[in-house]
Amino acid sequence: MAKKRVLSGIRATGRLHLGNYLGAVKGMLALQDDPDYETFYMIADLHTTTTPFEPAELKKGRREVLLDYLAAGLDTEKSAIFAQSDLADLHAQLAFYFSTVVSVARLRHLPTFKDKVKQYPGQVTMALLNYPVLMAADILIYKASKVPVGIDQEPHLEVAREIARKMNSKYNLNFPEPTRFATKGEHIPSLTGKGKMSKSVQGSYLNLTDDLPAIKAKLAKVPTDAGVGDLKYENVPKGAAEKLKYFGVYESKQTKESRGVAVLMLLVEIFQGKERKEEYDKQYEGEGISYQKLKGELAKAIFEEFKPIQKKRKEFEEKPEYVEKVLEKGAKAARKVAEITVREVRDKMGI
Ligand code: AQP
Repeated sequence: MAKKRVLSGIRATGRLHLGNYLGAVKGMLALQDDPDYETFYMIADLHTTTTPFEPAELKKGRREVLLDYLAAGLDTEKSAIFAQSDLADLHAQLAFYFSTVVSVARLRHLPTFKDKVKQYPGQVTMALLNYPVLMAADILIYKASKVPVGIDQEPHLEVAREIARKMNSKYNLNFPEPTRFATKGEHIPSLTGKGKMSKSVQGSYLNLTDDLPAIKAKLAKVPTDAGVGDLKYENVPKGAAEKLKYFGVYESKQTKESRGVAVLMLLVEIFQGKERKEEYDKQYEGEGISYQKLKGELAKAIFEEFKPIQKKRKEFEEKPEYVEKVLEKGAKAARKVAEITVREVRDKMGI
């Protein structure tokens, strides 16, 4: 049986944070190791240009993401690892064909677009509006059916499915309707207690390259409540759509303090296990939690997971020639598949 294909990517905006790692990279690793899947993992450097960027930083960002990918365990023997810009001729071309079946209104109403408009009011470009169409092209050019990304990308996947349906019915094509591969860390809130953990929000994130003192210092700043109460931080709804609404797109009515406690508890569950979290739940309802102690233990647990990644990163940093070659090899493999799809679409569209 033919393997199912997987596509994922991260923008070239710098070193990865814990949200990128838990929401995207963990899923990328799981599918890379599953023999039923063929995996394509890109550095989404074209997507980086949809929000304000510095050309010199873009190159650096591309390298940082690649090093983090390799350090976290993405493997050139198992996955095609490439830069989106090395296939710009194909990805951007397909995005243009796709843009003929998507209305402007559909894109303008996406919560992710509205969010970015708020963040960069003076920079609302066509590229930003077109982000989900390019993302649909990134996925469908490989006929990928699984996409390991965080929950914030769910509205974009919905657009990709709509595009697949429209292209299939209009031009008799056979695109799959891609679905998200969700991980436990599909939504990691900001350490500030407001919004999601995000590269562009200072103080919101932990980097994969943070050492123990840095992790401790960042966790120390997470706002917390008195340590006793009625488990207000629980109550996260189950379905993707409800969750997005709850996060509103990333906000709820909870206080900054209870959201701070929620992120700590989520991280405790991910890095120290369900039992440890349940012990804290009991303390919260009973004698109270010492957040100082909790944060210290949590920082150590997180660092234990980061340590081998950081060691591998150093090794790759010392092999710049090898690292350069990774993208060449990945682009070659990706191009083979992408060319076939673009040729097929052009043919069916009469171009
Ligand atoms: N907080 C998060 N929780 C879980 N997953 C997350 N992702 C991002 N933030 C979280 C997932 O990481 C992947 C990369 O996202 P991206 O390409 O949008 O990268 P980015 O824009 O550089 O990352 P940020 O932090 O989201 O940046 P800004 O600040 O620019 O908005 C995706 O799979 C995403 O779901």
